[in-house]
Amino acid sequence: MAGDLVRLSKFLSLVLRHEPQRIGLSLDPQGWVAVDELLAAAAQAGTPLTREELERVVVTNDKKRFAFSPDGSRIRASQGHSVEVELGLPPTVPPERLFHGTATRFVDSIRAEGLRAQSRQHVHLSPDEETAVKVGQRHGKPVVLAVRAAAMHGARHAFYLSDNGVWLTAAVPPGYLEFPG
Ligand code: HQG
Repeated sequence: MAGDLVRLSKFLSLVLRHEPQRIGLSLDPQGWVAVDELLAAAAQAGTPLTREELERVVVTNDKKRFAFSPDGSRIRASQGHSVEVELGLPPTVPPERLFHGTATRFVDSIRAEGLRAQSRQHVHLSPDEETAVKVGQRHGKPVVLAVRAAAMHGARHAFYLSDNGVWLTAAVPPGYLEFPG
C-alpha cells in the first residue's frame, strides 16, 4: 500500500475497530457505519477523504481489513475490534491445526493461562505459519504456537472465519497449544 493509503488504513482501523466516538461516530451492532456519515465525520475531524479514496483503501488494503456492505452504502472492519460488535459470522469447522504468532516475552504467561483475547473481542489465529510469524513480529521477537483447533472444536469451542481469512475464537486453553522446541 502506498504511504497515504497506509495512513488512511490506520485511521480507519482506529475509528472502525477501536474508537468510533473519537470522531463522533457510532457503529451499529454488527460494526457497520454509513459511508456518508464516515466521510462527513472524517472531514470534520481533519482527515478528509473522498468516496473514491475510501474504495481504494478497501480494495488495495494488504490484509483486506475493511469491507463494504453488498449495496455499498455501509462499511465495517472485517475483524480486530476492541469495541463490542457482533460480526454475524457463522460458526465454522476449523482445520486440524491453526497458528498463533506472538512474541517470546509472552510465552511464559501463555503457557500458564492459554491465549486470551486481551483488548480485542477474540483470539486471532492464522491459517499458516508464515502469516503467524508476521503477526508475532508486530510485538517483538516472533514465536509461532500451533493450536489443536480440531480437538478444540470437538470439545465445543466455537470458531469463526472472518471475511479476510483470520480465524477467531474466544480463548485457547493451554492444553490445546503446542510450543516450539
Ligand atoms: C498476547 C493484526 C500474555 C498475544 C494481526 C498477542 C491479527 C498473551 C497479544 C490481529 C496471552 C495481543 C490481532 C496471555 C495472548 N499472556 N500474552 N495469556 N494471550 N497474548 O494485537 O493476535 O494488522 O491484540 O499472543 O494480523 O497479535 O491489525 O493480537 O501477542 O490478525 O489488521 O497478547 O491484528 O491485524 O495482541 O493480532 P493483539 P494479535 P491488523
